[in-house]
Amino acid sequence: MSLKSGNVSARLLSQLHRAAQVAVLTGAGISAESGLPTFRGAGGLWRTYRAEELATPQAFTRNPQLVWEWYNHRRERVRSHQPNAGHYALAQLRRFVGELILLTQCVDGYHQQAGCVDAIELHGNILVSRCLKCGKDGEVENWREGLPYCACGGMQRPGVVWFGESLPVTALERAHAAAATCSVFISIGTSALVYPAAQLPHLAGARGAYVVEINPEETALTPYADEFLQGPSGEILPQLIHALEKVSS
Ligand code: BV8
Ligand code: ZN
Repeated sequence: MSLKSGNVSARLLSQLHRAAQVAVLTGAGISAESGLPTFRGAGGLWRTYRAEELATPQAFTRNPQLVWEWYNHRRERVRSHQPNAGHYALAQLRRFVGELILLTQCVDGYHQQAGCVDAIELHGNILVSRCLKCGKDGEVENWREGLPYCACGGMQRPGVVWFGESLPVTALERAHAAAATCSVFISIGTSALVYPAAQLPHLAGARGAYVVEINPEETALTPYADEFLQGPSGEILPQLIHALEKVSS
């Protein structure tokens, strides 16, 4: 049953106050107020392509130049924008709970920039270039015909997880462990459609964790959440920190 509220409830504050461990899962929506388009929202298209058509190994094999053009376009946006109030508020949350584990589907590195240096990147990082030959994440030695090459001579790909690719084993293990032990699970800015990340709040809720969702719109998760804070995370998260500061003073 989801308790719909536009602001922070006493119930949530008491859940967080007592929480030994809080797990947070973020999606592209937390970076929307930074000016980065989400995947399925209005800005999710690039030229005539949808993300699902380009973020695949098949698309890269078929046309690596086109895929790199898309990633370079997104890298430029990530570099020319910055974390928003929601990222910074989330970095403050750990002051009020036992342990905070931040799991992110975002590939922009904004959580780390905002102070959550231990953010667990489930889908990789868009600023990383990975060599197809030596497997190393490294600098681009040079670009030839629109493609980046490693110092070893191998062509590089973006260091992200594409559709149809498995998530990094350690990251997924840590995510499952967090879902198995947290007392509060907060899902922020995700349409809850991409698996296996979308399964995490359900795993936590099935064990009795208090599941909270922060999103301007209802999602596939909303009916299962114990509390649904409807609104943009850049507004709601600072409100949450403000309310926690008040009860903690
Ligand atoms: C895998 C990196 C094993 C690349 C991304 C069941 C089990 C396992 C797999 C599957 C399964 N069912 C289907 C699959 C396949 C697939 C999948 O889930 N497909 C979906 C589309 C049905 N999963 C996979 O392929 C995964 N691999 O499981 O490996 C395997 C192997 C082979 C075969 C089968 C299984 C890999 C998935 C990772 C893909 N890579 N990104 C890149 O970035 O280029 S996914 C991509 O989607 C991003 O990471 C993104 O973060 C993520 C999730 O999307 P959201 O973050 O939720 O973004 P979205 O736009 O959808 O929603 C934004 C939300 O924000 C909205 O709700 C909106 O209302 C809200 N919002 C807007 N403004 C704000 C806001 N919220 C707060 N504040 C605001 N201001
Ligand atoms: Zn190499």
